[in-house]
Amino acid sequence: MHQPAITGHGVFTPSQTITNDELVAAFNAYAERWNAENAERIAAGEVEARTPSSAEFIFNASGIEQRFVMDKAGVLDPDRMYPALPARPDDQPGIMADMARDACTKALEMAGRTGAEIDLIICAASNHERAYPAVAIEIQQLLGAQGFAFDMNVACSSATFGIQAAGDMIRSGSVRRALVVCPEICSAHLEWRDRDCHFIFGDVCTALVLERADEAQGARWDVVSTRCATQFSNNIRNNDGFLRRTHDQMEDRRDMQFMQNGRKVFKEVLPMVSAHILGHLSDEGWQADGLKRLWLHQANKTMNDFIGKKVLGREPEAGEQPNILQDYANTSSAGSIIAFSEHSEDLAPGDRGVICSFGAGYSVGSVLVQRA
Ligand code: CO8
Repeated sequence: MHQPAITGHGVFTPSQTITNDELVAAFNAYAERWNAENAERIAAGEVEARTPSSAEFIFNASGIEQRFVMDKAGVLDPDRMYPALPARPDDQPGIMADMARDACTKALEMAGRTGAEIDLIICAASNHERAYPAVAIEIQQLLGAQGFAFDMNVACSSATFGIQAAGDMIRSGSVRRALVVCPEICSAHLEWRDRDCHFIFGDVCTALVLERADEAQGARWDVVSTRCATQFSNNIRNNDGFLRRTHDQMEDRRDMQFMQNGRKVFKEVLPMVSAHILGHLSDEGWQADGLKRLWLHQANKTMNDFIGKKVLGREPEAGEQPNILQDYANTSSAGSIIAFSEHSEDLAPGDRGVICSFGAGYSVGSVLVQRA
């Protein structure tokens, strides 16, 4: 058996940002127009008027201050309210593969590796731009990688489930060196016209290099243990898919984008995640007070504060549980990996931490890592 380790990480960050104020101004312009166009139906009680959004609410409820997006103009156009990402010809790299190439190149550089030394690519994300061929195989070609590649989707937990899959293959010897890459274009499956959720998501791509610890070229994080868990819930759901046209309802139904019952998610996922991490630590003989860092999924600041307190048994100290959601918003599977990427290089050999994701499914994944 081989010890798997993380030896490189990289983040592709889109060049365009949307602040809460910009987002709210666009939403309110849309709502005002919609209300004017539907004044008679609203007066007749047939439909409810759209209520304005508020930047103050967004910050207080989530901790989010801005998000990066692949196309700002389309999202902020009150006549459109979704990104404009023109289709690319089949002989050009797809947009997800392009984002992945950037993040993977950074991760490979850090690991001191070339694409040709990789023999597994997992493209782990909450949506993929097409059904087939796998985006991962396109990334494999762009990087000149060997071996094989596949896509997987476990929504917000895709990265940690991908780390478990890659780690286990390295452990068993079926692959030598892997990339787990998470291109997330959340802006394309978010309903920007829904005040309850229009502020939640942003776009990004993360990549991790995993390889045999004894082959690492530089600093490394040993992947000591991984644990994944799922439990079915309809509280976060997106019904879009290949059966769409067979339903004979081609209109843009609300459930063809991200839907959630945020309050229920909050209440049900919190205890699940805390128990999951504590159980994982205990089974591996790790003490919570021996952890230097928690890199949690980045959905909501209050949620992370709660989980940190529950796991550590006290208020987390500054820097122990870094958040990046104020800058990136929720980037689905990429969130905990951005936090890891931005806040791990200062730790010393022997230091321990937990990467943890959670979200739709429900799904929870935890990765116990130790700096070597
Ligand atoms: N502006 C002003 N007021 C608002 C707004 C707004 N934008 N939105 C809601 N309100 C109002 C509501 O109408 C409500 O008013 P009232 O009390 O009068 O009814 C009040 O504010 C409170 O509303 P909520 O109860 O909805 O607000 P919460 O305090 O619960 O906060 C959150 C909402 C922030 C969404 C919170 O519930 C939360 O963070 N929940 C957890 C969500 C979560 O973690 N989800 C995980 C989803 S991610 C995932 O799994 C990946 C899916 C795949 C990616 C999809 C990409 C698109």
